[in-house]
Amino acid sequence: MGSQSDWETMKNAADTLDALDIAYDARIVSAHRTVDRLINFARGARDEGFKVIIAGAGGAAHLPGMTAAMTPLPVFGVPVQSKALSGQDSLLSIVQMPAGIPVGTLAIGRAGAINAALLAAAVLALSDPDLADRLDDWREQQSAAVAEHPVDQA
Ligand code: RP5
Repeated sequence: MGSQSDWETMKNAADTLDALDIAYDARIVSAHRTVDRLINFARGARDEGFKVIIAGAGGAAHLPGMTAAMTPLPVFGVPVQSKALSGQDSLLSIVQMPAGIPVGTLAIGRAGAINAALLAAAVLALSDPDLADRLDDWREQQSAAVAEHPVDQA
């Protein structure tokens, strides 16, 4: 993620990865404040053993695109909800990649962070049958938790 301030959102991705027992490393890598850290991370990610990158950023959110430009790994971008423009700036910054360098872009905020983790899990599950089973279980539990009839809430 681009900043400590993104963690409140990106923790939802981390929690989802935890629930699926997927190892990850949560790092702050700013595309404009820590440029060398970004270059070193993105260029070395594959050799470090990473398989998928989830990049969350807000505002002029160039982190996912810059990361994708420097690694062949799949990159999923999460637009963090900004204060000024409610994350629409983040979304448009991430989703409108010119042809040639893809960033799989998720929804703004918490839903996007959770879905980025689930999408990463689906990619990893292609070559990991145990994880595929855990992902199936996760979905079954989600379905089982949905009541068939609504209740009045105070
Ligand atoms: C981006 O700027 C970060 O991804 C964050 O969403 C936004 C604001 O960062 P802070 O000023 O809160 O550190 O780089």
